[in-house]
Amino acid sequence: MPDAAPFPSASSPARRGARFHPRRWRRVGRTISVATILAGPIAVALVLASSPATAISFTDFGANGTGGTLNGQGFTVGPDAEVFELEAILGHAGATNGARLSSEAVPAGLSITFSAMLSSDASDLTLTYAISNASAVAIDDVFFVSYLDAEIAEPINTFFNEYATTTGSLAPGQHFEVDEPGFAGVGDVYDNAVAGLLDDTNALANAAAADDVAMAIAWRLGQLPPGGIETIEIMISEDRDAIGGFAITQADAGPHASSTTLTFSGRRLVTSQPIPEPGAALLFAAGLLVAGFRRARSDA
Ligand SMILES: [Ca+2]
Ligand SMILES: [Ca+2]
Ligand SMILES: [Ca+2]
Ligand SMILES: [Ca+2]
Repeated sequence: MPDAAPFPSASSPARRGARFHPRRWRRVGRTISVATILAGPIAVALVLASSPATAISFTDFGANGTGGTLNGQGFTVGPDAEVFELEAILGHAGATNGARLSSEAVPAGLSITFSAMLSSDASDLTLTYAISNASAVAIDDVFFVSYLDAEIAEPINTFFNEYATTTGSLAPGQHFEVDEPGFAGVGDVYDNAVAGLLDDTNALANAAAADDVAMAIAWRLGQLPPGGIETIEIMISEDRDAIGGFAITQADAGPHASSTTLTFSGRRLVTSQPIPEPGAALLFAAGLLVAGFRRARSDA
């Protein structure tokens, strides 16, 4: 078994395959050989020589907006990133786990429509998930999770030399997580995504912590009334564009690192509960302070 020393990751191919999961059988056995590692500089030279076009490209998504090679889809980002798994998870208070829409039925009472739109320069892909309550009764604590496991320059430098950084702040009801997906037995982002309970932490936040990056963004949507619709937009960008106030960018690290990045973000288009303007709240607080000050002076 080759030593993984050229890469900063704590993972090794042996650890990678240690956790067998029937859903992920294709991935078990994807080991990195010495020849692959030695081929790095040669492959880099070949990539540079052919200078492929920079763009996002994909074959058809699943009906409910799932994809990646695990789900039989071709989906590439930039010259050398590939999506291994794109999952959409939809759940509500009545179930322990959400439904993984690549393979499981939409929860009873709910329905979903999906569309994908690529920007004119093919650098930003917007995925739109419209979730509606098609039943006659309210459905409590509806949640939606978008889960993305992509790899950058895997043939050159593996899938576990990667890290992620976050920018901005989460919206009300929004959550995120970055972690190893669970193959190496150290990360819990996949399990947390299925449960709809992301831990709002980035476990792979710098090159020293590099591993197999998987990212998830979730919204707790609250109660969906009969006929109610919630629309979530997800953006996957190769040039760091984002939607909403929060984004995660995945990058490659270490020897032979690719410059390709993949930025993952999203927003909730319809909120049934408008939130108060922060400006109005601040003015109100300032007014209270002034009133209190005047009262203190008149008491003195
Ligand atoms: Ca762009
Ligand atoms: Ca990589
Ligand atoms: Ca975690
Ligand atoms: Ca990954």
